[in-house]
Amino acid sequence: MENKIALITGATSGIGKACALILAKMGFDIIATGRRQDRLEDLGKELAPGVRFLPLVFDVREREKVGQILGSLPSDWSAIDVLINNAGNAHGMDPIQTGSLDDWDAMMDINVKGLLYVSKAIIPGMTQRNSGMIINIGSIAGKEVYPNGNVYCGSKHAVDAITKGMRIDLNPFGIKVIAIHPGLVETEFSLVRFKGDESRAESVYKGFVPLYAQDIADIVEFVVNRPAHVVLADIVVLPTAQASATLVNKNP
Ligand code: NDP
Ligand code: 8X3
Repeated sequence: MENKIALITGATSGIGKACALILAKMGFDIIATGRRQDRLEDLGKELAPGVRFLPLVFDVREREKVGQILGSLPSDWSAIDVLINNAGNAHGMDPIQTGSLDDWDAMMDINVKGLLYVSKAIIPGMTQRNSGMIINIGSIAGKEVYPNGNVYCGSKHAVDAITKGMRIDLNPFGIKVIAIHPGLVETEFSLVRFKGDESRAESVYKGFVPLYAQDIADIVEFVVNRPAHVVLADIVVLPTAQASATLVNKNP
């Protein structure tokens, strides 16, 4: 993958960080984004010497800034081959009748509109070059709905639909569009969802072996390595102990 460029959003932790590391090992030049500059600097230090690395600090919700930063990349960084739309999170887990508007805004603005803002900036280069790959990180929450998951599930169902729409519209340009929908992956996801409540977050992954960020990165490596005529369009990946969004075989 010499001289190929991958842009990964939300590369400061979890799935995005693991994807950045594996793509760098595969030989990609890496553009990594997120809000936490210190984390992006740490990622840069973890990369092997010689890996070309461009950290970009922005909030995917900031429409003008996203367009401005991604629309003015240096010329040797602008031809992006692989875009991983990964930045996202759940905020809160409340029934619809008591959910918070701020949480709902965060999930729709980051998971859905943020993905669109980034895609809007990157897709024109891909259509001009008639090549590229977009990997959207969806969720089992984009395939099923579970109690108190209402708006998060809505945001990930939107990612599922937008991915399908992208695949149809970008088909004439030879651009591969892929969705990876994980079940329970142990990352900072639950810490964010439960607003820093560590014991509640840890309890999500207790009593079974969850997925790890590396498992998703391994799938990304496999997907990216397929020959030109093959696209793994829609992938659901669960821990073996998980049968559905809500059915997990804990403490068997
Ligand atoms: P983490 O919380 O570990 O990582 C989330 C990443 O998203 C961070 O790098 C964070 O960076 C970035 N991010 C969040 N909000 C913003 C924002 N407003 N602007 C820019 N970047 C942002 O969680 P995961 O790695 O688990 O989550 C990654 C993706 O995987 C998400 O889309 C999530 O919905 C999805 N997913 C996760 C599952 C799980 O069980 N963990 C299962 C299925 C899907 P920073 O805070 O520095 O901005
Ligand atoms: C994250 C997985 O099950 O918490 O998307 O919705 S779940």
